[in-house]
Amino acid sequence: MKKLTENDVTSEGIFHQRRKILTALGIAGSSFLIPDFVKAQAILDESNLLVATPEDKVIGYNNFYEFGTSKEDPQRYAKEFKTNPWTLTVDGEVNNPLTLDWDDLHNRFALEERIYRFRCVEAWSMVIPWLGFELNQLLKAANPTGNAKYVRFETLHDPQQMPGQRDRYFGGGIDYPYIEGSTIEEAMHPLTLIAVGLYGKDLLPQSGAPVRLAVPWKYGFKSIKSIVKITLTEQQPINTWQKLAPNEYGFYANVNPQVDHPRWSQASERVIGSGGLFSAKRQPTLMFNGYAEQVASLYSQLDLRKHF
Ligand SMILES: Nc1nc2c(c(=O)[nH]1)N[C@H]1C(S)=C(S)[C@@H](COP(=O)(O)O)O[C@H]1N2
Ligand SMILES: [Mo]
Repeated sequence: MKKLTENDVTSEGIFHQRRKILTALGIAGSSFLIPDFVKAQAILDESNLLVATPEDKVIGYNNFYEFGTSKEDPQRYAKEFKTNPWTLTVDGEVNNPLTLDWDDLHNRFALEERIYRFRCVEAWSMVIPWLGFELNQLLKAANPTGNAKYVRFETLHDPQQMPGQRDRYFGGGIDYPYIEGSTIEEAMHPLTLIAVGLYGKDLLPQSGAPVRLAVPWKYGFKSIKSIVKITLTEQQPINTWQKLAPNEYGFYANVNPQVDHPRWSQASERVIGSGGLFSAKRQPTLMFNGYAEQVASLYSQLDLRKHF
């Protein structure tokens, strides 16, 4: 994965960086000619530059069923959601249980920028410049016991603030709180990020403020929002979507273009916020969402058709 500097955070920044590369390649002036454009796109794809999704799309097209099931609902209905003060506990199979408040989450670990591909199971995708720290830092601070095999994540349960937790229909029929889980190896992987911001700012409520997960090689639903509890366990946790429809959503939920969802193909994705000069409307989905080099070894022993 290519790491970008602070100047490249905005999609505009990346656009200008692309132009610089094109200029360096001697093709910037001719990028309106189709053959050169195709050539330029191929070169840029190979350079693995990620074009960040426009910020208004990242914070305006969301899944956060606690605030409704339409993509526009969270921005609208989470406005008043109180995210400070906040308490995140780390417990279970750890020698050193932790309780972190809002300041700890923002200041205890050095924050860094990570520009990740983000692929929802519903076959749309974005590229998001997160601000956060590796989950392994937090887990190491809690000092897992030898029995810690899995990690279970839990979202806040507060029906007073979350209309989807008051009204079963509005909340998509989910039994709240929202739960997600991973193996300890997945949780310790350096790509697994605890995010507290995006586009250089604190997370907004609709994006899962004040603290959420960002697991770039898995379908978006693994990236649980507004986390209050992280529990290390010996048993594999049962996750929200897995519980709701076990034939459709498995424990792993790795992005895999070769294994279709029972109701639709996963071979390609709709790129949110695309349509400009440099991006197509649909693109093929990559194995492990483009992170195979970093994560495929985690699954070398697994039949990915069975363990989807
Ligand atoms: N607590 C909670 N976390 C959640 C969800 C949710 O409904 N509730 N939706 C998931 C799904 S399906 C996706 S695709 C991502 C969406 O993240 P985004 O809105 O920041 O793009 O959040 C995930 N985390
Ligand atoms: Mo999703």
